[in-house]
Amino acid sequence: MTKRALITGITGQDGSYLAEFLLTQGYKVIGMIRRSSTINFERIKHIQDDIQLVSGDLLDESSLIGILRDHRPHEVYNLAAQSFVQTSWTQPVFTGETTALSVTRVLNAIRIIDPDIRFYQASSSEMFGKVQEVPQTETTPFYPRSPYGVAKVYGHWITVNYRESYNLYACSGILFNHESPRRGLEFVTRKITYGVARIKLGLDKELRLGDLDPQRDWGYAADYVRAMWQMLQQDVPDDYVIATGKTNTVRHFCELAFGCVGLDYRDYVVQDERFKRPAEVDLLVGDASKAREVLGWQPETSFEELVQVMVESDLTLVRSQT
Ligand code: NDP
Ligand code: GDR
Repeated sequence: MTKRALITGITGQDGSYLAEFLLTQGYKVIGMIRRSSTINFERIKHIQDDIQLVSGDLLDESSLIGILRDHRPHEVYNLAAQSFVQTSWTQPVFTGETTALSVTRVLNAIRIIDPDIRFYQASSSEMFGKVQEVPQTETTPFYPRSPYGVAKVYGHWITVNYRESYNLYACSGILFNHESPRRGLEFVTRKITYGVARIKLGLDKELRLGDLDPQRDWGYAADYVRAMWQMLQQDVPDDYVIATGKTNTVRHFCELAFGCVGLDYRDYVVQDERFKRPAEVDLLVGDASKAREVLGWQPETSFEELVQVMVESDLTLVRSQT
C-alpha cells in the first residue's frame, strides 16, 4: 500500500527537504499551499511533478478538514508557521494565531476525519529560551524569550495534551536550528552566506548584523527531516530533541563563512541596532541522546561542511543573478 503524507509548510525550507525524503521512501506526498499573489515554489519546483499541491490555510480549520477528507493521509507533518523570531515582536497576535492556535486546528481536523492519522508537530529549541540547564533535553523546563517561542510552547503542549486526552499518535520534535542553501534570506546563517557571496563578487561592501555573541546548535536541514519521519514510525508516540550537541557563536559562523572566500569578517561586518532583539536567546545546545538511542538518528553533516556548502551555493546563485 502506498502511504500518503500531508505536509503543511511545503514551500518552506523543511517542507521541501521532507517532501524529497518522503518521495524516496515511496510516499505519495500532498503539500498544502496558501493563496498568495505570486507563486513561491522556488524550493519545490524540481519535485513539483512528483507531489500533489492542495490549497488551504492554517488559519482556516474548514480548509484543513477538507484536505484531510479529500486526501486521507496516513501521516501529517505540521511544518507551517510564522517562523521568524524577529517578526514575532512586531506581529505577536498573528504569530500566536498561526504558530500556536493553528496546531489545535490541525489536531481537531485529525480528530474529526481520522484519529488514526499520525501527527508530527514542528517544535523548537526556542522554547528553551533563557536556558534552565545545559545541554537541553526533553525534560529541560521551557523559558521562551519571544512571542514566537511562547507560541511554540503552546504548540508543543497541545500536541502532548491531545495525545494524552484522545490517544492520538502525536509527536513533538524539538528541533534545534537547522540550515541549508534553502534557508530564508532573513535568517542569520543565510544572511551571512549570501552577504559573503555578494561582497566577494564586488556587489556589496558591508554586512549589517545584530548581536554576534549568541550561540546556536546549528545542523543541516536534510539531516533533520529524517528524524521527523523516524518519530512517526515508532510503536508509541513521543517527543524528541534533535540537535548536533555542538554550539557556535554567530561571530564564529561569520569567521568561517568569510574565511571560505579568503576574507576576514572584521573588515566587513557592521553591527546594527536594528537587528538586535528585545530579548535574546544567548545559548542553545541540545542533547539528542534519546533520538540516537530510540530512533537511531544522528546528524551526518558537520558545522564546517554546512557553512561551506551554503557559501558555495550562494556564490553560484549570486553569479547567476549578475
Ligand atoms: P519556513 O519559514 O521556511 O517555512 C514556513 C512555511 O509555513 C512556509 O511554507 C509558509 O508558506 C508556511 N505558512 C506560514 N503561514 C501559513 C499559513 N497560515 N497557512 C499555511 N502555510 C503557512 O520554516 P522552516 O522550514 O525553517 O521551518 C519549518 C517549521 O519548523 C516551522 O514551524 C518552524 O517554526 C519550525 N522550526 C524550524 C527550525 C529551523 O531551524 N528551521 C527549528 C525548529 C523549528 P509560504 O511559503 O506561503 O510563506
Ligand atoms: P533563530 O534564528 O532566532 O535562532 O530562530 P536566526 O537565524 O534568525 O537568529 C539566530 C541568532 O542570530 C542573531 N543575529 C541575527 N539574526 C538575524 N536573523 N539577522 C541578523 O542580522 C542577526 N544578527 C545577529 C539573532 O539575534 C539570534 O541570536 C530560528 C528559526 O528558524 C526558528 O523558526 C526556529 O524555531 C529556531 O531557529 C530554532
